[in-house]
Amino acid sequence: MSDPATAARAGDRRALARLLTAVENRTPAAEAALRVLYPYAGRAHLVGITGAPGTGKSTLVAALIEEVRRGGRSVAVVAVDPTSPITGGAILGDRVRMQARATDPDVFIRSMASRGHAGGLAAASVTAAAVLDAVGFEVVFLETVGTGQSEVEVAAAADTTVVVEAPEMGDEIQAIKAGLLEVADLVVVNKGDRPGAQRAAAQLRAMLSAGVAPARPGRPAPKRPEVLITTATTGEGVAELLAATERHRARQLADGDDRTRLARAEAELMAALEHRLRARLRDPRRLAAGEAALRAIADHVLDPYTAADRLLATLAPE
Ligand SMILES: Nc1nc2c(ncn2[C@@H]2O[C@H](COP(=O)(O)OP(=O)(O)OP(=O)(O)O)[C@@H](O)[C@H]2O)c(=O)[nH]1
Ligand SMILES: [Mg+2]
Repeated sequence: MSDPATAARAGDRRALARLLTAVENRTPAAEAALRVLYPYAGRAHLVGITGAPGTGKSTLVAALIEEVRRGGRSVAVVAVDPTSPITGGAILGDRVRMQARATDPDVFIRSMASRGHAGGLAAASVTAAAVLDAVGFEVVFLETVGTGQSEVEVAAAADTTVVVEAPEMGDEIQAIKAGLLEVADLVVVNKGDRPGAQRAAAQLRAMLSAGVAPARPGRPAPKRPEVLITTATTGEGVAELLAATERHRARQLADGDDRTRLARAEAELMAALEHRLRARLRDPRRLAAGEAALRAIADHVLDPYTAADRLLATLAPE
């Protein structure tokens, strides 16, 4: 029997699913597989889809899957917390099954819990996306509900970040409240069949042309995302949205813009460092020193930075 990484690369979907579980749980087997897989990753287009609950993200991703497949490319999805209890939206996998993609070997959907990721949800999702990239998926969507800092980070870690808005959610544009527009490369007003969609899009365009965030010296120019309208339930505007994500990606590559790739690498590296550091501090030989440090900090005998320096000094290379 071949190793999980090789089996997954050869198209074994059950091996892939098991591997993603191992990645989520950060098992030693996952580390071994990542060593094999990492050099094969870096080719896929990672597209983040985020927005307030119920704006139609899952329906939109299902429609985007259809569109990507029409163009002949393979596609995978990492859906974080796929359905919020607030809106009771359908699970993405069910939507795709309805569209008869269940047996399509070039479509793969993975859901991921949003809680319990040491080192951060963004890093865990990015690593899952890297695995899907390495086994050959050409487009990888990362769907998260944009209500928490770590959920937003997942979408922002993608090459292209799409923020989904919907009309009729009160007069207020939800994405502004959540501070989502700052991470948007593209803004979509979904539910284009509903009244108010055109007006919401016009409002967003006016706002964005004024600039979401003021330009600051020494900082990258603020994003000026394009605003599109879609109706995910009928597919209207979805081809245009996919084309816009591809244009964004092409521009990024042409400009040699490495910021998102490096930011992604940083999240992964910091997560790995944290993981290693925790493991070493949990070493039985260091437990006593760690507990003594905690006690000293709690009793205000020692400040946390001095305690950290002392602990780090005990971590000689192994
Ligand atoms: N009229 C209309 N309804 C839509 C459209 N897109 C999605 N919906 C409906 O909106 C509801 C929520 O859709 P979901 O795709 O589950 O939304 P979501 O953003 O993934 O929701 P959460 O994952 O719960 O945050 C469902 O009842 C959809 O059928 C659309 O373009 N037009
Ligand atoms: Mg959803």
